[in-house]
Amino acid sequence: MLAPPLPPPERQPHDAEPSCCAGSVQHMQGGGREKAQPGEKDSILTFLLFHGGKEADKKVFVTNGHEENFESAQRTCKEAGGNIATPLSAAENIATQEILQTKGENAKAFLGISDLQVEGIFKYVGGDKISYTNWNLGEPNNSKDSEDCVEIQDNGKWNDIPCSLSRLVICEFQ
Ligand code: FUC
Ligand code: CA
Repeated sequence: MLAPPLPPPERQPHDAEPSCCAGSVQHMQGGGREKAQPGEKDSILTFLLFHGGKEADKKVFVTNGHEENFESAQRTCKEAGGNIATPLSAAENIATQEILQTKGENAKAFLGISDLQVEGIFKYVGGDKISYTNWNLGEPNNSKDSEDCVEIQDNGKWNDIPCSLSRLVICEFQ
């Protein structure tokens, strides 16, 4: 027999929020953030631009500054209400590259593209075959038969790499 679900943990006194944030805490109850109201969305995107986000084609690209493997980076972006960076045009690729360049030479980030399903067929995490590409010369090469994910390098070019490597997390919001 299945065990009944555990009751939510009691709130401890030290968990209490400062009085400034009581309203937003209410908003967060139930374990998830509610969808932004129409007016809120614009101000969230403006806020992301203020914090170093780069805009292209109505998307804002932004990093949390952490390096994570592909699966974790995807989850991180989803949990923040966005998606892992997936450039669909040269403009979006440049915006992603500009984020990388703020992290110095040799910074690299995962894109929302893999050939995990069928070797050699790169698809967006949503499942469609990729359209825009910016592969480095000689890539994708599936080196050592173990490269199913895609990194973007600080020159904007793409290379397939193992999904288990850690790369900067860049998410897109729209
Ligand atoms: C090239 C790339 C590989 C790897 C290796 C060090 O062969 O295609 O992905 O980065 O260099
Ligand atoms: Ca490669």
